[in-house]
Amino acid sequence: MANDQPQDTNDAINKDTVFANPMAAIDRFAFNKAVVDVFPDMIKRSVPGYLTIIGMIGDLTNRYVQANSNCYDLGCSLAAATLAMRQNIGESGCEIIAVDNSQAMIERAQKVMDRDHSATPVALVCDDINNIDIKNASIVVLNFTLQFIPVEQRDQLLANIYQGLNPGGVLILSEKIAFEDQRHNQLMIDLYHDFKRANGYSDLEISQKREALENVLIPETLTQHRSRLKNSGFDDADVWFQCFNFASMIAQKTTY
Ligand code: GEK
Repeated sequence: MANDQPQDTNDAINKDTVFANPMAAIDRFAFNKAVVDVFPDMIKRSVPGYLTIIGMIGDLTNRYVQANSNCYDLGCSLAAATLAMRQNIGESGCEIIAVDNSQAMIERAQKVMDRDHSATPVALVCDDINNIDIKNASIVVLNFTLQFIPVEQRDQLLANIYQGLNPGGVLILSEKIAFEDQRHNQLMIDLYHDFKRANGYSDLEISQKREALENVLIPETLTQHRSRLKNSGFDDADVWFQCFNFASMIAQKTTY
């Protein structure tokens, strides 16, 4: 699988130590240069199943891409999902539009794309994904991005995606999730923290990052996601991957 390899092969994969030292004050989490510099290591050690999901985005692209259509990677970070899509598009006349509102992410993503020589053109766009006009789409990827969008903007974004998808097109939506049952919710958080400890994060790193993400990353339950997808028009949507409190859903536009 291409994405098991370091993405940015001219640079070493830097170890994430962003929250390793005690901080007097903890700022809101931001996708700034310090985070971009360690991002491949951070996301791999922080999101259970991340590399599996990236690989499957490639496989799902292979299945669902339509000739002469657009594929969108919304909140693309360093373009891992973009790369997986690009390397699995067998159809002609396609374009990938990869969007992130972090300038530092887009600059680094451009280097990643420059080193890949697959045929499909990629447009890297630095903008808010809420401003993007989705059209003629066969695949839209929101891989751990919707969780950073203010909750009150999520319905409109999903409605835009639905109207921009072609019949037969799919949305792949991966998110950190919450659970209605508080005891189960806590169990999933505890198991997730065990996963982070096993990946070398200290209790201090875990708690400082958790605080930085408070009110920045807002998880919802699968019930809320299913309901939003249904209300946006998707009549076929459900989970295809889950590990602890991380899940990925696939939603297909089956009608005109
Ligand atoms: C991956 N998908 O590796 N508009 C555009 N980008 C945004 C916005 C916004 N309103 N809000 C946040 N972002 C990637 C991983 S990371 C997930 C996605 C994580 C961007 C933000 O700058 C960051 O790059 C990305 O969404 C979220 O498959 O770090 O947990």
